Amino acid sequence: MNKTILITGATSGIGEACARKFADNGDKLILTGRNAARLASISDELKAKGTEVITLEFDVRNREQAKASLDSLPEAWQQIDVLVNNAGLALGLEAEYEGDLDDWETMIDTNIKGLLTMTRLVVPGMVSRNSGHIINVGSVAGDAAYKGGNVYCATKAAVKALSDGLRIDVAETAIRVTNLKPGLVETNFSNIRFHGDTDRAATVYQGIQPLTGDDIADVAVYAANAPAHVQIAEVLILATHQASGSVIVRK
Ligand code: 8X3
Repeated sequence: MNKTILITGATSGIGEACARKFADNGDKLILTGRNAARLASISDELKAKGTEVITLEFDVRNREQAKASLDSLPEAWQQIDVLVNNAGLALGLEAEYEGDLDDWETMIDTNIKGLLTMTRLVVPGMVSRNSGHIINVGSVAGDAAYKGGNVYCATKAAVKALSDGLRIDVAETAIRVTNLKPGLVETNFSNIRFHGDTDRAATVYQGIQPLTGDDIADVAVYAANAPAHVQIAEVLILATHQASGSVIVRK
């Protein structure tokens, strides 16, 4: 209750669901993203329900923008209790020898370097206060590669390594680090992966009931509100008829 939660990529999908669930939990929100109109509409909606919200429009790939945005926070908002490193995306499902280099660069810059930038900017304050929680949105894709997943899977394996590394580095503090690893979640994820091919995106969720952003946000809120001595280090959340990144039973 009454924590300050910073969520990157809060304008859609799991990030937006986290915004609503943490708002329901009574927390204060710093919502970040690239889409100013979406940030404004989500913020207006949550403020109307009594949640305190600040929005910051920036791209996690832009270090200077990220730093300037965080520096612009009013004093009362500088103490971030929970950083939800959610901003991320998949682009393409081509074989590794045929993939698009620009797609690869976007995924690496967002999913790995953007997460690192936010961690580097926010965690020092947590260390100096000896308090805080970083929730990284990883993926089942980080556990093992699947066909065509190559670079995306590599970025999520990096999120796993960076979460584990950070957990080691802050082990002497009261800071907690959680790596959430969702499986099939129906959001705009596949639409973005297939560059707006909605028909192809729909096939990803055919014949199986996928997870929703809310299912993942529930776990994030649970982890953030677990007793102080409990560190939810890693959670793999799959659809019931999914057993791994590549084993999906469709009916
Ligand atoms: C999203 C899950 O299985 O589509 O990270 O890669 S999957």
